Amino acid sequence: MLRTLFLLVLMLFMAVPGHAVEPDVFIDLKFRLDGQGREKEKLSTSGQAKPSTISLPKGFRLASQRNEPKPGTSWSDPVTGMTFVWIPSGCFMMGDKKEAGWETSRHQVCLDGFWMGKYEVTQAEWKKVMGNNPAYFKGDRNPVEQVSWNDAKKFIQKFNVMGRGGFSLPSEAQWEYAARAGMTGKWYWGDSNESICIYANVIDESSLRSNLGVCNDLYKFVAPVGQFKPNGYGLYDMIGNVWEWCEDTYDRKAYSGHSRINPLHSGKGKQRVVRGGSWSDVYDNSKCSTRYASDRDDARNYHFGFRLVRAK
Ligand SMILES: [Ca+2]
Ligand SMILES: [Ca+2]
Repeated sequence: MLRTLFLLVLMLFMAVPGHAVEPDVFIDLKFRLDGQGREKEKLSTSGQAKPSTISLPKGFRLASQRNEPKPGTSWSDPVTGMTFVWIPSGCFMMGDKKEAGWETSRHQVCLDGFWMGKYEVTQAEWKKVMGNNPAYFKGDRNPVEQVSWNDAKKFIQKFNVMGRGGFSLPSEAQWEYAARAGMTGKWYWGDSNESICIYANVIDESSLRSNLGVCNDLYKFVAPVGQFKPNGYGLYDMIGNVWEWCEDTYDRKAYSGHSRINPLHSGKGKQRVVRGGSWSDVYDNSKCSTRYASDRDDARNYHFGFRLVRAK
């Protein structure tokens, strides 16, 4: 009876249009130990998640079993003012079993907690570290673009010397886990493409190719960071604005070789993973599970930027 009442309240809570789900709600609902070291994945989305029972990898502990900052805790780097949000340890189902090739197979991944950039790295932050501004769409609060994977690594190298150190690009597993914030559908707000203009800067009715948009998000090109609603962890622009470089080498079959804890694919190729889509992508190419490969790690264009992570 109590369980039914609880689920009813949860469904009413999730039905409020445009309501951003608080991080604590995700953490409380996503997993419940059943007393035998196994967990039952709980529903935290509007009817799109399916109950499943998953087991924790040996030795892995959830955020609730560790002494971690509370989800959503933030701090700002003193050198650049860049803000980071705590993403708690946990497990999730990575990928999308419905897509052919790039995003399959859907598999369980468990990650240690980490700090993640609340926003894409801005041009003001880039300038403070590198002393130049390569971006095509100029604006201090706009995300930096026209930066290759190699450029991003040079930024990180210099930033690590200037400040607290320990910064890196996210693995694509970290990126997807943080982007989903406990959601299991296409996007961190659910499966409705009509909500995308509230949460993300993608191709819309104001874009040059207006016939591809389903609503108007007011930005034909990049937007200053933080103009759209954040996900459940308080991260902005995980979908849209600029694609975000990840540490992994791109391999179409990378998931088949993933370890269950903190996977990172580092092959020989020059292709690198970018995630999340950009201002020039249609909504269906900008899902939480969408993977894309740059041609080379030195490729620059005005669709690609990045954000940082930092270990505990
Ligand atoms: Ca747009
Ligand atoms: Ca983005």
